[in-house]
Amino acid sequence: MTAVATAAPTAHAPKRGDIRHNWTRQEAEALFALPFNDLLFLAQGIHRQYFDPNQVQVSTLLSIKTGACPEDCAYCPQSTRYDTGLEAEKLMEVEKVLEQARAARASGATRFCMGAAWRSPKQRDMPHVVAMVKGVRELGLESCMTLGMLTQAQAQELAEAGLDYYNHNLDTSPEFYGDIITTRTYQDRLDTLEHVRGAGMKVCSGGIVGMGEQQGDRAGLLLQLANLPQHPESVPVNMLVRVKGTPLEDEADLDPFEFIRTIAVARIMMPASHVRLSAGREEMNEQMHALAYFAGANSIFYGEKLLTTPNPRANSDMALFARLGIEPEQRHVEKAPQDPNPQFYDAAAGTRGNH
Ligand code: SAM
Ligand code: DTB
Ligand code: SF4
Repeated sequence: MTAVATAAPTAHAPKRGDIRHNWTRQEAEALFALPFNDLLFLAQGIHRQYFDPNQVQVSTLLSIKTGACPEDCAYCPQSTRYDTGLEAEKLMEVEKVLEQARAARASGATRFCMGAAWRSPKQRDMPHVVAMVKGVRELGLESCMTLGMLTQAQAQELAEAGLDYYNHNLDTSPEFYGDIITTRTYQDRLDTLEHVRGAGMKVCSGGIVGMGEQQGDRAGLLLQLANLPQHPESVPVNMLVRVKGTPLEDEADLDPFEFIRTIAVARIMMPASHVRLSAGREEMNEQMHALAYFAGANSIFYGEKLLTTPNPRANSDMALFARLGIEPEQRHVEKAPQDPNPQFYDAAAGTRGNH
C-alpha cells in the first residue's frame, strides 16, 4: 500500500457526529482520487456510523403531468424542444393519483413521489396538488413532489398541506450547468431549495452523472450540496438515461466505477443523508447494484417506471435484496442532520444508540 493510500482516508474521514458544511474543492477532489478500495472502505465505515447498512429505503415515482415542458434541460425526454416521441398528458386527476399511491403502498413503498413536467406550478394547479398531498398522507405514506421552481408562498402552501419532501436537483456543477440548461439559472435552483427549507419541508436534491462532465464537475456538484446550510435529507444520484431525440442521446458511457465513486463521495460528505440510487438502474447489473449499496446508497426508486423511462421490476429488486440480506426500510425517523449527538448504528451490537 502506498503512503497516500494509507494517509488519505484518515485525513478525510469525518468523525462520528461530524456533519460538515465547509468542504473545500480540494478535499472533494481528493476523495474522488482515492484508490477505489480505500474510498469504498471509508464510505462503508461512515455509512455504518449513521445507518443500518442492511436497510434500503424504497420510494415509488409517478408522473402526474407528463411532457410538453417549456424548459431546455438537455437530458430530458419531457422537454417540448426535443422530438422524443413522448405523448404529453395533462395533470392527472387526484383520485387516479391516489389509486397509484395505494398500489405503491401495497407493493412495499414507504414514500410516494409525484413529478410534474413544469418549469414551475401555476396558481390554478395548486389546489389539485394540495389535494394529492393530503390524500397520499392519509394513506400513511410519506409524500414527495417535484414540480419545478417554487416561490416562497407556494412552498408554504405545500408544507401546510403536509408535504414531507420536495425534490429539486442542482443537476451538476455550477461550471458545467450552462452546457445543459439555459432556461433557468443555478441560482434559481438554489433559491427554490431555500424556499423549501424556509417552509420547513425536507429537501431531496442531487444530480445526474454521465452527461459528459468531468470528474471535477461531479466533485463540484457534491460540494454545492454538502455546503448548503443544511444537507438535503435525500440525495438522488441519477445516471443519465440517454433518450433518443435529446441532445445527450449519444453521450459516451460513464465508467461504472466513476458512478460508484460518486455514490461513495456523497456518502462521505453528507453522512446522515439518504443517498438514492435513482435513474439509470436499468443499465446496471446486480453486481453494480451491490457495489452501490456497499458504497453507501440506501434508497432507490422502486417500480417498473421512473417518470417516462423504464426502471427494474419491483420483483427483481426484492429478489436482490433477499440475496444480499437487505431489508426495505420501514418509515425512517429522520434525525436532523445538524444533530450534535446523532443516532448511529452499532453494527457489532446490531442496535441503534447515542454517543
Ligand atoms: N420539471 C421538474 C424539474 O425539472 O425540476 C421536475 C421533474 S424533472 C424530470 C426531475 C429530475 O429528473 C431532473 O432534475 C433530473 O435530475 C432528472 N432526470 C430527468 N431526465 C433524466 C434522464 N434522462 N436521466 C437521468 N435523470 C433525469
Ligand atoms: C430524480 O432525481 N430522479 C427522478 C426524480 N428525481 C423525479 C426522475 C428520473 C427521471 C428519469 C427520466 C424519466 O423517466 O423521464
Ligand atoms: Fe422540464 Fe423538468 Fe424535464 Fe427540465 S427536467 S425539461 S424542467 S420536466
